[in-house]
Amino acid sequence: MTGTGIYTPAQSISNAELVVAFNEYVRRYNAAHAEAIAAGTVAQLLDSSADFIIKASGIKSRYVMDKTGVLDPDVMCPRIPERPNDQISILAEMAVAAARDALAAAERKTGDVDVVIVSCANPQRAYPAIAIEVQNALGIDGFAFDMNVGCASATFALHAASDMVARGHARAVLICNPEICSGHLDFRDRDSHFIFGDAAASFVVERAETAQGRNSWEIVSTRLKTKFSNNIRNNFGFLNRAAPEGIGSRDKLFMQEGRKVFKEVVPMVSELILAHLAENAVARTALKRLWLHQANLNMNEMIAHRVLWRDAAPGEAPIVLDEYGNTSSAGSIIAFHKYSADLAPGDFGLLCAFGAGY
Ligand code: CO8
Repeated sequence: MTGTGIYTPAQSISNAELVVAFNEYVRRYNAAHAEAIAAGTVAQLLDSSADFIIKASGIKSRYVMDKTGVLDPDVMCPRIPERPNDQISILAEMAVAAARDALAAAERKTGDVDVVIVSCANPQRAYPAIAIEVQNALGIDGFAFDMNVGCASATFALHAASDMVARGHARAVLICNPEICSGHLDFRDRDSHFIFGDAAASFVVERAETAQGRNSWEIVSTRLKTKFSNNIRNNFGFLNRAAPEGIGSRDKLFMQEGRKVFKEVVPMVSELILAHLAENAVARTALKRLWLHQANLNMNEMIAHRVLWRDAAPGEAPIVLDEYGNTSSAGSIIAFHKYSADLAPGDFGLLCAFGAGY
């Protein structure tokens, strides 16, 4: 990995702002349904709380592409105008911004890149691939494709890119992880309205012999695992119009059984990491840094403890979710981008992501 870059939207929403908007929506909803609530035919909505959000998740704020729509109790979703087809799409634009940053850090020109992968959980459209639009915007030859493995998309792309480079299929691969999670989040859902944020990350993978950026990290080994689960799900898709009765229903946005995800994913991820370390004869004491998926602070503290057999020291398992929220595929790469430049030659680090799938 020879360069990383990020794109951070200009607008940020604090927990306090989000909760004020949510609670105003609750007040209006309960007032509008007062009779049915009194009759017991409609459930009364409960207030959200900034204290709960910080305690349950560690999230303090999140960046978004449009703050006004999200905080308007009559709208409660981002308002992002459609663009004509001859303009770059907004997701590709975010990817390109992060990619330029990554290419500059890698000291690579677009002509040095043979493959572009856009790997993210929230692709903007069915086709054409966002990656091909990014390739076009950057003037890159070769080929490009999208892939989606939920929040783990960036690490799966890292695995694919390192294989392509190792087998000589590409000189350099540019990976982009743009996420407008706010577009898929139900801001009227108390259980999840605080979880996600928008951002993009990008990184370059190339042969070690050609690495020339100011910082390079050798990929020692990659390891993937998937296990089917319905505990994180979004049923939005092209077949929705074939069942119009379901259009607009709750399952067409992000849904999760958060507590179950927490309980199932922490052991699965910890065991995978420990097995991977053993396979590579890397002692847990050799790990200088853990760039973990940025979904939940408590989850990351538990995983770090199971891997290190002690609490992580400050900065050892860096957290960006406090400022960014869960930015899905971008999260662990943003943590890596911000907290990797100080590592010394010979240091080991571990990059890890997990999410819907699982
Ligand atoms: N304010 C106040 N109280 C609340 C709120 C709120 N906002 N929300 C829930 N509560 C209440 C509940 O009603 C419950 O009350 P009671 O005990 O009376 O029933 C109580 O608080 C506890 O609720 P939970 O058990 O749900 O709380 P948890 O401690 O489990 O915390 C979390 C909830 C934060 C969601 C936590 O479970 C979590 O983070 N789990 C892991 C989630 C995770 O890692 N998910 C991965 C998702 S990433 C991914 O792959 C998605 C990819 C697609 C991206 C799509 C973008 C939109």
